[in-house]
Amino acid sequence: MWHYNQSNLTYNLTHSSKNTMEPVLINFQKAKYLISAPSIKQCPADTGVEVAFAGRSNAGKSSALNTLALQGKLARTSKTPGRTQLINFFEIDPGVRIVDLPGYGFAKVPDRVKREWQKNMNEYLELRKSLKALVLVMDIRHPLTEFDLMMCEWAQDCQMPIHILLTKSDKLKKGPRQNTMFAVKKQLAHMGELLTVQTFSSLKKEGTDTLRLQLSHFLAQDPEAGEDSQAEQ
Ligand SMILES: Nc1nc2c(ncn2[C@@H]2O[C@H](COP(=O)(O)OP(=O)(O)OP(=O)(O)O)[C@@H](O)[C@H]2O)c(=O)[nH]1
Ligand SMILES: [Mg+2]
Repeated sequence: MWHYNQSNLTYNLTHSSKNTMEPVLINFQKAKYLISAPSIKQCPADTGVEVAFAGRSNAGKSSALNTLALQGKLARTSKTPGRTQLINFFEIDPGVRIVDLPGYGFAKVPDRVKREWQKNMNEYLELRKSLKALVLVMDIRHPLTEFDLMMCEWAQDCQMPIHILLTKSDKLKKGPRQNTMFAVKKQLAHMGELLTVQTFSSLKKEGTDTLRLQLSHFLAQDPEAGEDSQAEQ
């Protein structure tokens, strides 16, 4: 881990020293592929912290993850929607993980597969204790699909923070790009502090620092929480 100084982006990170609120940025280049799980039963032990990338099929989840980790082939990307069918885990440090979830909304997938996906996703989202936040990836040209809105509603119900990544921002000029971001923020204003939104481009590497900082914030482990849970065992 290394320290990051960017005065306009500061967070109160709970795992920095108790008396200082120094932001600590995780080095995502250390990310290593861990395992691909078809369902919650095969997921790694539910300890530590993780953030999952969710979103419509083909939105750019796997590409965003690769951009974040500066590794072109960490997560598999494809022009064919529905590429990521498994829950893919990547480990950054012991007990610190990023998860690439299968994309939703791919029309050509048979109903049986869709139902299976729904069941697996529900179980993962409802039961996974180490899940601390979601990165909801949307193609900036098609934001807030019905399913995206359902994810936001679910997150609000269980007080799960959501960071929206409006990706493929290279496809829009600056004006429409900003307008989309404001429109998304406005539509989800009721989520309050649970919601953050940014534009992103894997192609142009735009927005990576903001994403790294937000993820570092989500993945900050509270040492006191760790001590408590150990004491309970
Ligand atoms: N122009 C542009 N294309 C992108 C960007 N990010 C991803 N793509 C392209 O979009 C397609 C889908 O990207 P993936 O990262 O595989 O999408 P995904 O969300 O992981 O898709 P599933 O695994 O099917 O859910 C690929 O052809 C990528 O090259 C971006 O920032 N800009
Ligand atoms: Mg993918």
